[in-house]
Parts: sequence; structure tokens; C-alpha cells
Amino acid sequence: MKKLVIMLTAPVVVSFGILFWIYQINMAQGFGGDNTLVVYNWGDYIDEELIDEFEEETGLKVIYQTFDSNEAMLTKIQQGGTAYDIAVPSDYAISKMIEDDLLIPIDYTQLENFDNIDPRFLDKSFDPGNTYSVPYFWGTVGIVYNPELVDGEITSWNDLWDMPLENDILLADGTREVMGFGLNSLGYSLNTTDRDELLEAEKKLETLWPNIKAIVGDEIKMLMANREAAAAVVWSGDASEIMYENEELTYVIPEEGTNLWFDNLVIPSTAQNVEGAHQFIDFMLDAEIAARNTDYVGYSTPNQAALEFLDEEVVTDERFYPSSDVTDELEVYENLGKRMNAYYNELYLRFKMQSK
Ligand code: N2P
Repeated sequence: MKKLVIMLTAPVVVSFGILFWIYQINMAQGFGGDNTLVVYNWGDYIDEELIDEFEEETGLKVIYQTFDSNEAMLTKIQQGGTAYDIAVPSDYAISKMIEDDLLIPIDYTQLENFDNIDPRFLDKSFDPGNTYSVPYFWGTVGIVYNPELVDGEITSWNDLWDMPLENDILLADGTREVMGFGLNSLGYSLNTTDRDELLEAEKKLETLWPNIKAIVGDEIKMLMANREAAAAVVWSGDASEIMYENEELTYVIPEEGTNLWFDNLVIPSTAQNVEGAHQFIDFMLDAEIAARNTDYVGYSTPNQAALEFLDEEVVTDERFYPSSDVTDELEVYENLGKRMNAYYNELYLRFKMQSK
């Protein structure tokens, strides 16, 4: 009898399984119609409770996927396999996506909360007039370190080479970030297209290997908070998150200069639910929602109206909310074109292959 039941139910279970699987694939490709929204964001970059609330409020089902670099995100979107409704590229990647016709213009008549954004974060050269993108988070690249584990004060990129930090540095895994601080440490622009300068930066980075413990992803926060390394090159928001976990640490914007970055919400041209995408953007622009997201993620918000809901100590901290005087001196990554992007990637890969 038991056998018979299994014989009869197994095919049913299997075919339901297959149907569900096909349904999920279709959903992820955006063929699910107007009821779904496919969101593609950086890892650790949203309070997931807000996704649930958005689903409840709109009746949409969110399919949420993450990436860990602009390069990975760009490749995936260029391939076009998944029909993302929302993505979160940085400045230079936005400019590239506009150039490659990969984005749909924002319809501002569908956004009620856009005025919440501080004009300081609008109308940047990577997307003049914000035709295609709405600010999400912003920050710098710098050094987070534990003064208890470091002999002296770190103030510059060159300290990473010059201080006794053997096998004690972690690096966030990013082509532009690592090549950028290599270039900045030599006094060059992190947007240089001069191949000699780039080669020199790559050679100099190779000499940092004795001090580098590892090149890592989002786990960098846990490792630093747990004192696994003395210093790390990170995005400012990760530093703020680390310092929340472990108050011993501090963050510095290196004196040779560094990168100022902006991550914005965009709607890829493959989007199947453009209206839902606007609903999502407007939801994230709400002052209280943005404040909760900021509080959870630890990054700096461009949402001026959200600031009053946040800890005053945090939003007045010049390390994470530097004034225009400071940011005016920093460099935003430029879209350097296909060839140069490929060259940066090649050099970064070559550097990584020199690891002990
Ligand atoms: C979040 C990474 C943010 C990237 N984990 C900064 N552009």
C-alpha cells in the first residue's frame, strides 16, 4: 500500500516541483508580469525588513539578488539573462550604462519623495539632471584601523607601506578601489589613463603584499571588528558599521586624497515592471524609510529629510558626512571607456596573482 502511495504521489510531487522551478525562473527573468519586482543590489546594502514592508504595501513580490562589484553587475546586465527592474550602480558604472543604452529614464511624475534628496548629491557629471538615476548612498574610500593594534596614527596611503603592518592589512576587493589608492599614494589621479602611471601603481601595489593579509568581500567588517587585522582599505560605510561593532576602531580619509563615490538607484532597460520600479524608488526615498535603511546599513544617506530621524552623533561625524570643503578635494571615478577599464582590470588581476 505504502509503495502504491509513493508510486502515485511521487510523479505529482515531482511535477509540482518542476512547475515551481519553471515559475521561479520565469519570475527571475521578469516574465512574471506586473506582480514581481526584480532588484539587483550590492551585498549587505539594505535592511531586508524594508523589502517585506514594501511587498505588503504594494502587493508586489520582490526577487532580490546581490552583487559585489560594479564590474560583476555590469557583465550580468549586459548579458541580459535576468530582467532586473532595479539596480544600484556607482557613478562611473551609471555613466557607462547610459552610454550603452542600458537604462530607462526616471519618470519624476511617479516620485513623490524625490525632494527629500539633498541637492548636493544631484546633477553630477555621471548623470546630468539625474535623467536616469536617484541617489541611494554615498561615501569615500579610506582606511579603517585599530589604534590598539597599530603603532602610531595612520593618516596617509603611504602609511600602509611605511608602518610596521606586516600581514596585518585587509583590502576590499575592487579594481578601482585598489588601483585608485595605488595611484593616489604616488600622487597620481585615480582616473589616470597614462599607462606608465598605471604600471607604476601596479608595481608599487605588489610591494605591499608582505603587509596584506587578504583581499576580501563583505566579511571584511566581521574580520576587522574581531581584530583579525590592524587596518583595512574600505568604503566609509563599512568602516562606520565596523566601528559600531567595535568602538576601538577609527576611520581616516587619507591625506593624498581618495575616491568620493555615489551609488544610485536605476531602472535597467530590460525592466518588466517599470511602474513597480518607480514605486520601489519612491518607497526608498521616504524620509523615515531611508533613515531606517541608513541606520541598518551604516552608510551615509543623501536623503536630507532622513537626517532628523538619525543619531545626531552619526550625521555630524565628519568622517562619514564630510562637508563639501572636504569632498570638493576628492575624485569621483570617471568612466574611462572600454579599453581603459579592461586595462585597469588586467593590472588589478596581475597584482592579485602576485599574492604570497
Ligand atoms: C556594500 C558595498 C557598497 C559599495 N556592501 C560602495 N560603492
